[in-house]
Amino acid sequence: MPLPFTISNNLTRRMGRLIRCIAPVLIILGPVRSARAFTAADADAIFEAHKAAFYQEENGRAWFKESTDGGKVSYWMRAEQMEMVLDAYQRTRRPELLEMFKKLFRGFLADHGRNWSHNEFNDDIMWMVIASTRAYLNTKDREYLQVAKENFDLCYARAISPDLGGGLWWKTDNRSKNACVNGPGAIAAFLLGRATNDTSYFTKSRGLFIWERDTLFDSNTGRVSDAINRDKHINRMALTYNQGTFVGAANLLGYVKEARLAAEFTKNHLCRDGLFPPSGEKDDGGGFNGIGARWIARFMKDRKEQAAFEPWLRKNADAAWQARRESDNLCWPKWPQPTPPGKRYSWGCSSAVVLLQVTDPL
Ligand code: 7K2
Repeated sequence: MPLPFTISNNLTRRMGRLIRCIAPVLIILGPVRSARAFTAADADAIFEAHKAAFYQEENGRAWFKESTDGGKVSYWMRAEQMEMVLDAYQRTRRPELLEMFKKLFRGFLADHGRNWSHNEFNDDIMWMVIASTRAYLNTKDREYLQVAKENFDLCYARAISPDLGGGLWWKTDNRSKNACVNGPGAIAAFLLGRATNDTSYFTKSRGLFIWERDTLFDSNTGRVSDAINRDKHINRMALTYNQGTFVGAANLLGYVKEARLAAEFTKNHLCRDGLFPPSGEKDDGGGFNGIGARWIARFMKDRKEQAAFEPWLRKNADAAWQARRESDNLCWPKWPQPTPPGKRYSWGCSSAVVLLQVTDPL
């Protein structure tokens, strides 16, 4: 069998030459992490990394540190990292994650009370209502539902108004109506409808969604504008979290066309090379992409839209996992740029964690 032998011999020699050629380049570049698709074990690992770096508990009450240096993360970022724990639970069904949520819930009430009306931000309340109602739907623990319902009701009552055609005011100063309260408000109401079978919540949910669609959504492009103020000025800034909650509400209520368009806008217009926009890690923006990914992934799975969105979500999950730092597996919200050493923020590191929980590996 002379022929195959010759071929393999030639091949070996050529490979040898190739390796000699590129070896110096590899040495200069240093150790390069082999790019492989993320796995379920990686999704576990990034969640555990976040927990190890930021989760704190004392006497059955828990919270997330603000950063690797300490502190306590603020209201809505805390609520959203509690949603991150539910994302991990919904992926793995591990009961200890519900225990973790319970302690976080107790910690939240210990710091902010059972009645959240002292918070002037209606959006903050809606995020925590979503977290609490999701917890109820996963556990049937009525305490979550009671707190969620009470706070939704008080927030809705103070924030809804006919000005500007309807919708919720963002804050108690009633100066603007923003996507960041109306999308979450529509989701919160829908989930409460599911939890209570009280159809008035579905009516509220639909009302908020229709108002947001007719006021802030561009039905030609899929853009969700950030807010409209009292003088009817629209801030057209589009952000991944507003796109996400719009997609989430549209999907739950059955507005599939609108959901798809807003998801496509996120993928095609807010991403560069298919990667979510990098954000600051300390301020509000750090967790926007996690929220966007959560609701778009949910829509994709519910409506079997994997062909359009799964390669994109996986590309981001792979890039985020590759961009983690070796020392503690944290990933900042600027993938594919590698996560640098030093102080990191829990909120900024949560987007990558959520992304890996809500995206199914190959
Ligand atoms: O202006 C709003 C919103 O429309 C915009 O999308 C984001 C951009 O900023 C605010 S919402 C963020 C607030 C949430 N509640 C607590 C506040 O501390 C926080 O600024 O970032």
